[in-house]
Amino acid sequence: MSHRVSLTQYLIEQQRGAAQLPAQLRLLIEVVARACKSIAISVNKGALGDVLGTAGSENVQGEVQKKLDIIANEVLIEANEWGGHLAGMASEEMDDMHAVPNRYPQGEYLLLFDPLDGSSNIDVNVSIGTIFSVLKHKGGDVTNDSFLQPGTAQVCAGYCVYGPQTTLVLTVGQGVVMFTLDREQGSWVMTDSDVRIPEDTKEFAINMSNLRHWAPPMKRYIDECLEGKDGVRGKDFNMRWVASMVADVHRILTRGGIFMYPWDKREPNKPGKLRLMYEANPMSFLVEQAGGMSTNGTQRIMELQPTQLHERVSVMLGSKNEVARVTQYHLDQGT
Ligand code: P6P
Repeated sequence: MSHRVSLTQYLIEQQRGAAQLPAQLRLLIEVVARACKSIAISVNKGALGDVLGTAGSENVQGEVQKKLDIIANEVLIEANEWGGHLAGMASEEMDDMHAVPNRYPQGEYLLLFDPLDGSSNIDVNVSIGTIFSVLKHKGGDVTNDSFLQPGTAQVCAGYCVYGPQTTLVLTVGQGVVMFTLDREQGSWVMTDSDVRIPEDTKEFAINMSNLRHWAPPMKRYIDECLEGKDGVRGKDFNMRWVASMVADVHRILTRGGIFMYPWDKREPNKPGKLRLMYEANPMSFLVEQAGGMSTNGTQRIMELQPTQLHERVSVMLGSKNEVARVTQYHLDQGT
């Protein structure tokens, strides 16, 4: 059987190679990967374990927390507290940042995560995932403000999708790689060494039920896709919407496409539904590293300067030429 590259081998090669991956960052990635294996075990229990349904609480977003949201959050906190690689953590499920307890050494990095993205899919057995982003701590006391760095400051980003396969997708700024969990060995095995997003696509992902609430440029782009080969696009489009960002982005990294969650007039003061720090920024880093593009309709998402830990953003990401088109429509309309 041909030699399969493990996550450990990949990280050791990144330490030696161009990335000069620091030891603390290598440890961080290995700890997060191990935590994702533990989360996968809980997710895969389903109705056989006491993991389905709601936890009877709400998160800072005012969303009802699922039991698995809490479980995944606790797994990531407990796995990362003691290693000496982190200064602090921030999570969709926690109002404020979580500092490393004084009994443990403080490290150089800040870890942000959505511990279980796509929670509405848990009870119906549809793919969900963990999204994570890594920043360098700039020193001093760790506060929420320590995390307010633009996406371009990320040193690592990734996700783990809990689907038919359990797959870890990662970038340290040297392209995008995918590892599939070999459950017999309990190890992450590289299954794609150079993920590339095709520049063009015939597949878009958006929640069409919100169509009447969109701004004109968004409606124009989708109307043209729906007109198909008889319209200005001259080709027919297909549509997918999993309602799990990790699953939709994984499809786009695997075969191309464009994912959009735009501003809409239901809550005009909110720029969008998705969160900048632990959903849009890590996914944008991955998409750009794979040759794609990611904007909020008018600006590169990774250049946005955050002002709040849980701020939201409008997201359009994926195949470069499609994202460029829908972004240009927004720029033309000044929205
Ligand atoms: P809607 C999941 O709750 C999530 O944050 C993303 O993973 C997903 O893309 C989006 O919301 C789905 O939103 O409004 O279609 O349910």
